[in-house]
Amino acid sequence: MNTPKGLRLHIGIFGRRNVGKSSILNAIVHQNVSIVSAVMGTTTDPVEKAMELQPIGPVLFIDTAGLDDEGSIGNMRVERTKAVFGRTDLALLVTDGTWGHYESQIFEELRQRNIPWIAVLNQADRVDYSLLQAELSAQNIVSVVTSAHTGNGMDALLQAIIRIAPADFLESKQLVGDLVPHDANVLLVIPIDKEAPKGRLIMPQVQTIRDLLDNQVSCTICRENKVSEMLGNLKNPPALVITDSQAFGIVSPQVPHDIMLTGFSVLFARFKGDLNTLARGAAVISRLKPGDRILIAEACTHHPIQDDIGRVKIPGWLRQKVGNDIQIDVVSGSDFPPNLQEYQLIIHCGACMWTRRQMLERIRQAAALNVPITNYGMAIAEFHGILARALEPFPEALEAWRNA
Ligand SMILES: Nc1nc2c(ncn2[C@@H]2O[C@H](COP(=O)(O)OP(=O)(O)OP(=O)(O)O)[C@@H](O)[C@H]2O)c(=O)[nH]1
Ligand code: SF4
Ligand SMILES: [Mg+2]
Repeated sequence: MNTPKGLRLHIGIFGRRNVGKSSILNAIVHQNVSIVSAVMGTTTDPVEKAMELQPIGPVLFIDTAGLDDEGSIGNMRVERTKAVFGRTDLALLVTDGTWGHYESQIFEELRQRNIPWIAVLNQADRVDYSLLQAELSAQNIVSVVTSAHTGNGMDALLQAIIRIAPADFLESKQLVGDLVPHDANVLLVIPIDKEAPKGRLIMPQVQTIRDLLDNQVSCTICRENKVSEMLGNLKNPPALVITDSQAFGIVSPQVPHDIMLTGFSVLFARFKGDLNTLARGAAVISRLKPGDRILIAEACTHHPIQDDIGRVKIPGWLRQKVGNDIQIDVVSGSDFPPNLQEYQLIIHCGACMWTRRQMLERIRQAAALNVPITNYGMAIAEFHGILARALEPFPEALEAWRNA
């Protein structure tokens, strides 16, 4: 909860009085933060609720007074609500079935400000929305049918929020630059083995180097068998060592405990996804038992790098740990299988070719069915017993892993 307010995605909840704006907020956050009543005009001033909306991260919901309020006090409330448009990154326009002048007014306001929004067709337990939904869809308006009373549609609403959240918000996570001071040196450990693409570095390595340079941080690079030698040669110890996850086992004993060590895959789990969730998923590996089903999921149909991590190495480590009775399915491509709930764990590729939004959507799908999810690199670190060390630079994730 220490995220500055300015870095939170601000989600404004707008609509007429009594449509269920406050009820929607309460249903999303599973708390009674805003007063609900059958009396029109219950919410008088904007009500804010900051929370972690996994897997998006820090958000701030702002419940507002109805825009159809009347009278001199009502007009003052409407003005306060209108002021909320100015700090809204994403809007929910809630209706109870009526769609007319006020909705068009809000729509126009949002359009002028270029604010992405979702029509929330609430009270679906008593309203038939088939007609309105078709009309909105014909106008390319994203709508979600909900009932704050029964909870129906709340998951679809969260999914829609992730889908339309402004890309710059979802993409703005730091890769590594925020972990070390500007004048620091970072040691990168890059194995060159039969899997390394000839003549080049892979995308996570290149992006890490670029991010360090952007942040005025120097870096030194060596192979996994040269770490001790390199550390001995450096005048000042590096602030951080980042290794390829497959070399964790060789690198970890060479790096003294007073130097932070992590993996490219851990950095990318944070950058591309939600590190805490993926850390909790990795913790499940130690509890797997014979008969459990594991889904290994790759984002690309052809995994250009290290084809055998998902198909050979991870299955091998799983069998070593749990025995031959573990069931492993491997899928690749842009769709998750529909039967996710049959798996005890999903081990996902690092999603290097994907946007953060795409990976967050997968994490959300898994979370909606209570299926733990982790990624290749975090799983590899867990298999080698060194994930705790690789998570030390991220105390929250370490805590999530420990308490999972
Ligand atoms: N049947 C049904 N009633 C709902 C639903 N959501 C809210 N209500 C009821 O609608 C009434 C108004 O709900 P609120 O959440 O206070 O509505 P609001 O839009 O915040 O209202 P104001 O603050 O007055 O603008 C209450 O009696 C709620 O119990 C729903 O999904 N189904
Ligand atoms: S997105 Fe996934 S499957 Fe595709 S190259 Fe990256 S790690 Fe491999
Ligand atoms: Mg209200």
